[in-house]
Amino acid sequence: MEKPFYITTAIDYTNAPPHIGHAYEKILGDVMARDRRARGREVVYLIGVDQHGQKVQQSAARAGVRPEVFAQDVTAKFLDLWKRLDIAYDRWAETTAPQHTECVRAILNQLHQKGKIYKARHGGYYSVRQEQFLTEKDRGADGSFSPDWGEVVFLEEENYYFRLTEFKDWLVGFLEAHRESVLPAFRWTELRNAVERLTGDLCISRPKSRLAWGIELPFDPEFVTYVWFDALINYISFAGYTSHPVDFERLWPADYQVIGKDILAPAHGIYWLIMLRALDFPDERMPRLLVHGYINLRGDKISKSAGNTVDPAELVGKYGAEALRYYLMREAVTGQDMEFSEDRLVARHNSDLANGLGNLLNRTLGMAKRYRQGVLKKPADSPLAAPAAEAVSRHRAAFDRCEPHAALEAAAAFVAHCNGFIEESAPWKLAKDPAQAERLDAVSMAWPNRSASSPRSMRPRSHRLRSRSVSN
Ligand code: ME8
Repeated sequence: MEKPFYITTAIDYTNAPPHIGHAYEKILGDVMARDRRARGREVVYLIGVDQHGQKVQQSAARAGVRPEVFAQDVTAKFLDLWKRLDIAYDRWAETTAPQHTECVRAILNQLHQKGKIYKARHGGYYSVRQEQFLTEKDRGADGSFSPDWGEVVFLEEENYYFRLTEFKDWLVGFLEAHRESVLPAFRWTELRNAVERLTGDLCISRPKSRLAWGIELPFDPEFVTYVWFDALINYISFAGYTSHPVDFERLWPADYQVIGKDILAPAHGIYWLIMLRALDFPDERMPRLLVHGYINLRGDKISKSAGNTVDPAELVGKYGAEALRYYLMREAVTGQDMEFSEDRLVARHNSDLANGLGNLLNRTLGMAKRYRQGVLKKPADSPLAAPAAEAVSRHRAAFDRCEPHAALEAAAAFVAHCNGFIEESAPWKLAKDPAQAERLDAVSMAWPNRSASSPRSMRPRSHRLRSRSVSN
């Protein structure tokens, strides 16, 4: 039996409410999941939130509440947005859930017992924002650390380390033999280069004196687990790795792990793949990483720390979920950055959905009612059958390449073809001539059988949208 299509996205930090970059990623995963479901495949789509770590602890402290309260509060905002955006996920990951924390602790114990985790003292410069020690290579030409690292402090402390470097040769060999494991191809190259630069092991603990908001190490209660080591495990903990091994065997590996370009290297492409390898996952059970670009605003990445966020919930309120989903999927080329523009959102909706698809449905339904009292005969030979079949096959091929924008382009081209067909065949003239009755049956069936349907989320609104300025 074919394994379920298992697709995941990054789990979002609960240090601030969601922005449109988060929305884009979850919509991308959602349309991929819906495509496979529509083709009859069993799908498991996992999304969730990353609730531990320094960023959440700091935001909670600023707000004057406990981290768990703060994390739950922001989690509720993410859940609310996914509902408004009609994200049809099957499983929800919260890293404070016992199913997850128990799995993380079991994995830590296993790796500790296997000698893959050791304790050592280290002194160095530490980026509070990125929650990592920096090396000499992270200094700029003038010797200073780039502002991208945020606040940098000198720290000396004992910690636990995961033997990343022991697996470097394996990772190189794996990537060379499996170029398909990172999409698009140029991201594979980027990861391959980053692996070349891998020189140190990964610090996977934080002393509780500095950071208390995390999963306690099972073998040393003075420490909590580094947030990335904790968070990455969600992809297997919520697939049942320790809680439902039979379920896990069916699901894993993930067919696609959808992530942004900032968390390919080192997080997913190095830490995660090596963590799996250290847990004895063979090469054929490694996941495939699908790396998307950024949604930018006036050329800059939209981010919580940059403070230039666009609130997706506000956009849904103004334009509806379908308009926003369609715009992002139609205009973002998977892997590339995209400039967000509210005017483009409105223009896309009006041209493709209202004028194109909406108009076609309206005319077709109107004709069916007016000329045939709503009862249609299936024509023996529809002139639209061949273009419909072609649109469906282009649509499928595009989804197989993880390119929803190209799939929607195929659907929109077919809609335009159908509208052209109606113009040309002028059913309003045929209706006046009884000799043309059979031809009118065929034309009234302009919208052919369901195999040519576009994604479920593309329900057109009957009205046109007008742009209003959005505060951002
Ligand atoms: O990185 N455009 O969380 P996060 C497109 N918790 N995507 C964007 C974006 C933008 N402007 N800004 C962020 C984390 N993203 C970790 C992940 S996974 C085990 C742990 C994407 O909330 C980003 O690339 O900072 C990432 O894939 C996701 O949103 C979550 O970002």
